[in-house]
Amino acid sequence: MGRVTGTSGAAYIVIADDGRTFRCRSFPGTGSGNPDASLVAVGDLVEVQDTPSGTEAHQGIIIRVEPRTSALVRKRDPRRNRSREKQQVIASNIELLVPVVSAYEPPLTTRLIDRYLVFAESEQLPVLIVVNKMELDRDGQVRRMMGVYHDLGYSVCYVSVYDKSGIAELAEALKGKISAFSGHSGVGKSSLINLLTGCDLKTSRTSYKTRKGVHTTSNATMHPLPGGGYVIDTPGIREFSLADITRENLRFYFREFLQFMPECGFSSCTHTVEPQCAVRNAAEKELIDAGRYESYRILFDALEEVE
Ligand SMILES: Nc1nc2c(ncn2[C@@H]2O[C@H](COP(=O)(O)OP(=O)(O)O)[C@@H](O)[C@H]2O)c(=O)[nH]1
Ligand SMILES: [Mg+2]
Ligand SMILES: [Zn+2]
Repeated sequence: MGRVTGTSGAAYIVIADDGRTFRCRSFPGTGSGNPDASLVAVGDLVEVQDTPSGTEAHQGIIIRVEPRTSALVRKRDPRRNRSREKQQVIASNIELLVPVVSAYEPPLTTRLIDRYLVFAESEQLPVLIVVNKMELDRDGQVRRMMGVYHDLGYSVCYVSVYDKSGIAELAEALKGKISAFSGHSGVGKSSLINLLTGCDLKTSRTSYKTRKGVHTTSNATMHPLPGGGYVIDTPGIREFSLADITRENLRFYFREFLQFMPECGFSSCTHTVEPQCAVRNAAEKELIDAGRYESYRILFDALEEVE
């Protein structure tokens, strides 16, 4: 057995259980435990047959791909997806979703965090929010902004690549798991992964200012952690398919709404315009954070009405 950790041209990089690295190809007979989705994706567990290469490099053929326990699926361009194209998988078998944001440059926005949390709730993925560049939070404002997430019971890890604070705690939280890092360009994902794994990923000084195009060709890459487990560098959430999130189910992904929902006047309450809405009422009384309620409204408005 081996783990697909990246792609190289048409080949897949597979790290075998014994630690050897193989360049592998699939073939028409490659067995799949995941019908209707990409045949091979980063994170997949695969069975590999060694093929003699005549050189030092190990080569193999992927005989079988194991069923995935989870998958990050790429958003599809509707103009190019008229037929029944397969689900394009960015990364698979993720055990922890790690939205990475930064205290400044780019500035922290809770709107983006809420998007990630909704996504994680909809996929039932455990989530760890990482706030990098914390050495820039001299007046504690960023920590105050993050208070709402502590109150909701989400895990938050404050780190700084520059002064190394919080890095040991983060390493501990990632140990033994397959984690997917995702976030805007420039927040420090590559810098963090380098620090955690000893890799030498390219970091960039100004990428967040020229956000457009930065992620367009990026594939996920997976990096082993010294204490066991892997970190996968994935594109930002704008690349993820949110097709499973609808106006109907969005309300269930704001966990603090749940206790108020039974009190709404209508059982089908959307918590937007209805009279006697207990959720909106709770937001007005500040029992629900105003920013969280605002995020709900913005996401609700952005979602297509269900047919
Ligand atoms: N001030 C500060 N800058 C950081 C920190 N970590 C990374 N950076 C800088 O942020 C920029 C973007 O980092 P990079 O790792 O390429 O971000 P990525 O686009 O998310 O992969 C680079 O200039 C880094 O040097 C940090 O903890 N504090
Ligand atoms: Mg990067
Ligand atoms: Zn309501």
